[in-house]
Amino acid sequence: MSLVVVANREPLRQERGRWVPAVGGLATALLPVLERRGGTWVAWGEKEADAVPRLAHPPEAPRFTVRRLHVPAREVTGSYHGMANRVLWPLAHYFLERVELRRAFYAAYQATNRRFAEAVLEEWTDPATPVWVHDYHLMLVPALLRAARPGARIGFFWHIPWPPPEVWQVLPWTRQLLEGVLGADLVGLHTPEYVANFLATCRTLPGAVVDGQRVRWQGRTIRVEAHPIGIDTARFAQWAAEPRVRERARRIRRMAGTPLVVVGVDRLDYTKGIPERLAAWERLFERYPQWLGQVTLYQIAVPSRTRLPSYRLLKRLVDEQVGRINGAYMRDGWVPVHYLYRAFTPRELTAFYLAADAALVTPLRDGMNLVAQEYAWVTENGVLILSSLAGAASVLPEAVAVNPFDVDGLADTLHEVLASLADEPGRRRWDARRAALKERVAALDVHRWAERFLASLEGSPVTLAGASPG
Ligand code: GDG
Repeated sequence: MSLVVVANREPLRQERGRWVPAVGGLATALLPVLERRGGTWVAWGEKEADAVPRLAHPPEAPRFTVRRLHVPAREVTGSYHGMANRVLWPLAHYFLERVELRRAFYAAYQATNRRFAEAVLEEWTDPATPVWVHDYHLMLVPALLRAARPGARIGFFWHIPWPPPEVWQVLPWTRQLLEGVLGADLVGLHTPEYVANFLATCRTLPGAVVDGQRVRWQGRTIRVEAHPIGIDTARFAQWAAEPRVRERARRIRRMAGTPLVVVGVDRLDYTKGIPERLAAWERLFERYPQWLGQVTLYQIAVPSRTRLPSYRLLKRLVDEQVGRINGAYMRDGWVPVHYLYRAFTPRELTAFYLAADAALVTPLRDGMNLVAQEYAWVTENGVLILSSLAGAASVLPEAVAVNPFDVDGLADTLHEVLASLADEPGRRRWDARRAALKERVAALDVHRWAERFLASLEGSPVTLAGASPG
């Protein structure tokens, strides 16, 4: 049966005049589902949505449609750059001092959410077709759809952390946002902790009754479930086996010129803990100078949200920090931090994963963190050092857990891990944990994630009296 997907980002991008699948978890997970079932993906058409409001894909034998919404630039500023990225993003990641409460942001967010809901209703010809809405940009959409189609099957997935109700108290619009989400039949989050926080937040909503993992609200029952997202394991395995990717990995190691190589891959975002990680790298050399000239860090920082002043400030901070560390410790051709501020293809990232003896994935908060899974999956002899504040920590218990705020602790852990990699018996000590992590990542695969969520959504009884199940 067909499917309607609703997400801020569109799943196709233009490459030399052709529309090709976008890189990234959601497109990877849901395009095959849409190709199989047929249906529509409704998204903000960032560029030229007026000229190309609708795309049939693939063009030669269309299997599904992309409906590209035009959102006026001023509204994008308020709803996307404002409410989504300056209010909900910092709030959900516990950065309360960064939350910028402005009425105009919320007004624009309401308008954009209404625009999305109207477009969905135009595309959604068969009311029996389930609708799957994604993420913090579109919290009001489920209830808007529910009002128009009381018997419909609606799912909602939240990709970032769901903090406890004390955090939501900061927001003047929590009640409206929560009511928006509760328009869905099934709410998915990455971890049981986020599910518990979501249910606790629902308890603060007058009239809502929480019963186990269900919320009774306005005569309906909403189920709340943990569905941890995964990666496209088949494609990463394929990339990791390609000779040119493996050759590139060898070049990366040669370029470093040190016995050991460590990698970090993140969007340049304040939630990712990059300054703290670099501080720990610096502390490592202060406290354990035996590592000078012995280990190199490749830090990939993908430019992100560069319109926002806080992200530009972060970039300056990181630039300075890298300059200071390299200025202080660089010698005889050795560069302690290779800092790469640009985007890479997934193949290039795979080469870095293959090249690295360890990965530092140390976000201060993260819904899941797919880089952790990608590294654990691709590496053949490496160690994953993972923040216990990432959702990934709850699904990858064999990783080396660290507190990303504790710079000294992180430096000590790095020292211990690097020391263990100095000889063969030490390296082999990690084999069992590495194998266990690979099994975990295989089980989380993103295609299975989509199937599991949809199976649960479609298995859910429609609770409205008189409504027929879809
Ligand atoms: C949000 C949540 C949650 C990296 N560099 C490039 C590039 N990447 C890819 C990685 C990885 C993805 O981007 C990043 O995913 P993360 O999960 O690490 O982080 P967010 O972007 O913050 O994603 C997060 C996720 O949603 C899914 O629910 O896990 O917690 O914050 O796959 O390989 N991709 C391209 N160029 C790069 O330079 N194309």
